[in-house]
Amino acid sequence: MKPILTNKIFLVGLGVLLTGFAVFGAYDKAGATSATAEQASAFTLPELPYAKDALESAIDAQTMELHHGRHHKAYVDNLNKEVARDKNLEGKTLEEIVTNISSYSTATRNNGGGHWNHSFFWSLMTPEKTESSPQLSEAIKKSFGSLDGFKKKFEEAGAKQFGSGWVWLIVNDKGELEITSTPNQDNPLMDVATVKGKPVLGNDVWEHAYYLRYQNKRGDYLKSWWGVVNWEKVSELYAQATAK
Ligand code: MN3
Repeated sequence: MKPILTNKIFLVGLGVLLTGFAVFGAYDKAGATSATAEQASAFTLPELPYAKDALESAIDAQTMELHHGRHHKAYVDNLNKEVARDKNLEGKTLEEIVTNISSYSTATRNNGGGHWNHSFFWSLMTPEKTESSPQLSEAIKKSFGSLDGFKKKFEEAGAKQFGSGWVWLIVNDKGELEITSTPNQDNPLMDVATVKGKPVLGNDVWEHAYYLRYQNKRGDYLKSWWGVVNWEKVSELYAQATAK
């Protein structure tokens, strides 16, 4: 059986390779350089790191399906359209685009922000029980008195964000933890942000993130969400953001 399976994999691999050549060939015939062709498909929708129903305690499977498969996908597709249109985006990483966002179009701001924010968001959640590092716990205590005190302030900031946007925990330029919120798909990495810093946690407070289960009760969504936060990931981001 083994050789047959290997053959199959080889043939599938060859198929993918040939399709790849065919696609790049088509771009070349259309007059675009292969660098442009590569760049145009540079941004891709990341896979969810868990099953769509894995976070059911806080987020239902249908919301996950629509949020990831439709909303996030649309940000990626629309960002790629801007990359194909705007020469200044050529060869730029998502981080380079986002941190220098005032140089680009509104469509790039909305969709580049949307792609960065959602990729970050999926990585912050898990169905597993996780704990924060002693360093992060200590920093939360220092800035907010206690973990509960932090959660309360974060929920308040999320509830207060008028209309669509995000609530964040960042490491600011003093190296301290701070809660902030941004409208639309902006984030604290952007040069246009009022409060700038390195995000270590962020929650999406657009209605599409919670409306199917929670309807208008954004506060209930913000509270339930703590049950799926990946504190190990947040701790890792905190360590990176505070590394000398
Ligand atoms: Mn969203």
